[in-house]
Amino acid sequence: SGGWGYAEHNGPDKWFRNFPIANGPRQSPINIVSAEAAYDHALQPLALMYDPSTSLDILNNGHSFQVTFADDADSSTLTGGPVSGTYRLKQFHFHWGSSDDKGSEHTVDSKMFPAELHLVHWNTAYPSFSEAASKPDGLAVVGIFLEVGDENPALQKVLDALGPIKAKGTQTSFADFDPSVLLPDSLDYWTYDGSLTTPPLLQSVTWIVCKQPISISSVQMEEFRNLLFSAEGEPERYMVDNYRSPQPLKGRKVRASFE
Ligand code: BO1
Ligand code: ZN
Repeated sequence: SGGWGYAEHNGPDKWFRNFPIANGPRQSPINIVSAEAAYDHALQPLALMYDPSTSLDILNNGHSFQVTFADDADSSTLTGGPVSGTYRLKQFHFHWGSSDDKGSEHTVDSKMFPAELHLVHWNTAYPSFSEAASKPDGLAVVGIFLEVGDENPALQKVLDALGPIKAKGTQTSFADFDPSVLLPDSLDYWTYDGSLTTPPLLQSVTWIVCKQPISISSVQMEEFRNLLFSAEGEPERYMVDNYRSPQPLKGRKVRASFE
């Protein structure tokens, strides 16, 4: 069937056909050149306040898997950092590779990580996620790199939930999960104005990319790679390499919260 994906015939290099904004002025991800990122002393510390009771379910959407949060109140929020006002957590998801030498969307000095976590928030100045998603200051996504090393016990609850959602379109309940267990010790970050990294590629995201990766073991990485892009009854296609490569900076500035 049609629609965008990560295969040769419908992958990132083809997205512009249906989503011409793919070649727009503030596309994501980017390669972060650390020496070019200016420290901005005016950047506030990032405040992520997450309420585990807002965690709802975990879903294979055929592009990644995501954990969805109740966003009908200011219960799980992002404030501070580069943004003004309050942003509510809507979902988190990951991007990853078919092998450990690739998989992240952002890169740092051209280094790729094996996976990247995205915590997606929307600006409560707008009435809903979908309205916010088309506004220049509508979304704030926190990106966190994963690097292969020690087993990460905080990730295990997520990985243990993947069994029942192997196929596209499947979901299961995922209650009482605190996403703050996934955060690195330091919330030092780089920030820039960008976009969704998948169609519709809307240019509405303030990106906040943490400098410090979190760890994942190689055994845990393999559990991501057991998911499927395909639905039940279709030929099995393993969900790997669900990342977009870095896009042109086009004059944008990356700022650092740290010296
Ligand atoms: S990302 O964080 O830039 N990779 C990213 C990319 C696409 C979306 C979110 C984050 N897409 C949107 C969909 C909406 C959906 C929403 C929340 O995610 O366009 O239809 O409601 O899950
Ligand atoms: Zn993402």
